[in-house]
Amino acid sequence: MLRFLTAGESHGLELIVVVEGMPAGVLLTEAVIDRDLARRQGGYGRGARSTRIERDHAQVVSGVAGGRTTGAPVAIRIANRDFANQPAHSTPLTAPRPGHADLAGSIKYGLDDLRTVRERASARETAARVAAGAVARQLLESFAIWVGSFVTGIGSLDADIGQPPIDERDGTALRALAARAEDDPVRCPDPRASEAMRAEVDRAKSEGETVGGVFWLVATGLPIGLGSYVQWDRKLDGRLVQAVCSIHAVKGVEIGRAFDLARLRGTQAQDGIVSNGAVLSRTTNHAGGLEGGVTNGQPLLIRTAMKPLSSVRVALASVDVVTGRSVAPPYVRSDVCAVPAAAVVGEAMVAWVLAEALTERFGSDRLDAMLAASKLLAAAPYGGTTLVGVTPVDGVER
Ligand code: EPS
Repeated sequence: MLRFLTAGESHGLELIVVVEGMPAGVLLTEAVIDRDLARRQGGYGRGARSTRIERDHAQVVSGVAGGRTTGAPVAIRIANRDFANQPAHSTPLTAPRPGHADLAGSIKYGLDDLRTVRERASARETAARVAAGAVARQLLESFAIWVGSFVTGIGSLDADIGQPPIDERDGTALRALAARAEDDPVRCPDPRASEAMRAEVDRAKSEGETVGGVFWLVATGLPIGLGSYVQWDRKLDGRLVQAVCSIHAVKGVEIGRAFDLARLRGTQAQDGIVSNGAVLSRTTNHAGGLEGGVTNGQPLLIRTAMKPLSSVRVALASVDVVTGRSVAPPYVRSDVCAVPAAAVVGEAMVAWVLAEALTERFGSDRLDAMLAASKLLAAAPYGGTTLVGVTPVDGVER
């Protein structure tokens, strides 16, 4: 079983992540993890903490020998540079901020100082998730599985990404969009929209506001058969949605064309199965790569909605929970826009769930045995029977 746990507070000494169940033999270096940590720290609209104070670095303290995983737990530390700057707080914070875990968290755990809730509920924790996701990505790369992201909306602005990638079968256009997004300050593949989005972030900042947005999470090279239809909690669509929706400020996750499909007739919402005599393929990818909670060999398409961050400079209505008086909670330093960063965190969560599903299908002790199992299963993907004139679509040697 593959799993990870994170620990650490936003301004505590460090973040810790323990990845357990990673097969032995997966290439892993600190540099590979640091690359994703740096991608997460970037993005237009980030505040002083991410841009000037922290420079996230993964210190791998166990589970790796000779540049490869050993099968033992991989423990990773990420220091919080801001720990050194923390003042002593003499009075507790008692005015909860709307939109945060402050109020519900303090009641749930009986905590008098709302800072205690804030410290663990902070999105700083996503640095640890990205480290775990980077480890997962290394496993996926051994199977030529690629996970990427791009932003298509900031505030009310939408990118023009041309032909929607929903009808794309081989993932080439998706990869091109993600490649264009990689060099863009808001991870948007449309340069004109990106400029307008940055202006919108600037406007929001000057008004003491924040902005949310929309991003896509995509994966290609997936073998058929990850996840399962036989039990509710094994369905991969449900597992992916949970993982992505657990990201701070994410409030909506759509698989494939879900909300568009809801408006169509049954005949319009399917992805026809066709054979050209050599391979089985699909006419479209409305389903976003999942049917019955199982990967169907098509690119995975997930669209995610992130609400504007709740830490705004403009005073919001609240109540001091000690005095019962109406008060505006004190402004807490934050980002104006973290949509590009959240997209990188989304990649990590998707990579993680896919890695879990990969180990469930092909075993989890050692990479070489997993690769052998995947080759064996790819040779007979149609339940052991060979369909006349049809080559297995996931039978590629990687
Ligand atoms: C966050 C608030 C800000 C963000 C932080 C998440 O931190 P601070 O309170 O120190 O200004 O910068 O994000 C990160 C530090 C990070 O690395 O992502 C929050 O309250 O969620």
